[in-house]
Amino acid sequence: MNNFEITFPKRFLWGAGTSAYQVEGNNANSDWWDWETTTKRPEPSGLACRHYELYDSDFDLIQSLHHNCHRLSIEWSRVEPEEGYFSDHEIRHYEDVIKALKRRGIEPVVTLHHFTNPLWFARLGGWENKDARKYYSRYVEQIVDVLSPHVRFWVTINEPMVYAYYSYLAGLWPPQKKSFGLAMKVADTLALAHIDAYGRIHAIYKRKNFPAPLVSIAQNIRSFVRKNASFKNQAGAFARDYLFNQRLIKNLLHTKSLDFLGVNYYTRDVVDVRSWSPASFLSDVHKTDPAEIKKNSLGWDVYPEGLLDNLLHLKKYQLPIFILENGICTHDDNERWEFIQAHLKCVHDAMKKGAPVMGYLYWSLLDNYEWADGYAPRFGLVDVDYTTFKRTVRDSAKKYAQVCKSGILK
Ligand code: IFM
Repeated sequence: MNNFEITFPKRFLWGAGTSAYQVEGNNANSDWWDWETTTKRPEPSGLACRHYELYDSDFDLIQSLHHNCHRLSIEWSRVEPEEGYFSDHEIRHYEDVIKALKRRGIEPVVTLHHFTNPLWFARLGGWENKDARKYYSRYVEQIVDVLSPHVRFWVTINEPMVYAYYSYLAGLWPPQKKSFGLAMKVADTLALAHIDAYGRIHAIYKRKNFPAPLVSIAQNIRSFVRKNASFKNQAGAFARDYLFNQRLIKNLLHTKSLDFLGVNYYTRDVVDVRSWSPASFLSDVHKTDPAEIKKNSLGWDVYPEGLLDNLLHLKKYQLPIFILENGICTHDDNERWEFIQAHLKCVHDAMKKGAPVMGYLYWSLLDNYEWADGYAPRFGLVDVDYTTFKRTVRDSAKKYAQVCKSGILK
């Protein structure tokens, strides 16, 4: 029995998120699809959750779960399968998807880039190409022009630093490069692409005389705690927090291109710097033991306090904060509910201390394709059977639904 009951504001946004490539299926014109095929991934994305066809019944589900908001993404490689050719059919598909949410009174939050690129773009060098921003902006304008009557919240780019890290530094995602310089260059190009898109999105709404939209990025914020207070660890934690969490936000604030702070939060790293070599300084961690701290099924530490710390830190920017992702992959659904409860409690604590949080979206609505880790991790509020595509609402989803409905967490 818990001995607390906390109440969130009436207009708080509640819901969950997905991304196109992770749930739609058959995104055959994307760089990820090509990579899965050519590198013979043991578990390619294939049909994913068949959400492309099943979105209407999936939206019935989220309505029944009392979500008043839903985050999804547009798959650029569907909309522009060949350079300069925009598929009217696919753009209308996404318009139908958004309208299906609106009909149910659910506020859409639309992400324009969530890790995947059209294959033609990747073949031109992707985000290393000097014209990358130009290509991305052209796509953004096409989409925003059609969806602007229905959409208030835009997320230009999901987790730019994660993308730069996995694809250009760790070499684990396409195009599998391993260069610190390149990773920083791509991160900066993504920032510039956001700034460009921000201006264009606002210009479209202005031209059409629509109320101004709210545009941001989804920044993955990681907690960096020190194994001990040695000077190396203090410096290492500071540098990682600056490079991974703060630098991009500061740059975008400087250019006044954020209407709110989109935050994705999952876990922490325990910084344990063993030498001053750049690699060591930026990546040495103490590997925690499951006896020390709860972990998700991918081995990430569950650390709700980190969300509280970071929200309090972000408060100084005086922008509304929107938690666009927070979730756990686990085979134990009780753990999922405990995770949601603990993190929501931290969100509420942060709000009491002045952090202007306006919404919380659990990641993810459905079990889905967890990138290079395939289908094993189960992040969903809703279980997906990958053979029959049957959806089963988990207990955690039902408990979360009560919070969404009442605004009260017990
Ligand atoms: O599944 C991903 C998502 O695509 C981006 N944020 C983190 C999630 C869990 O790894």
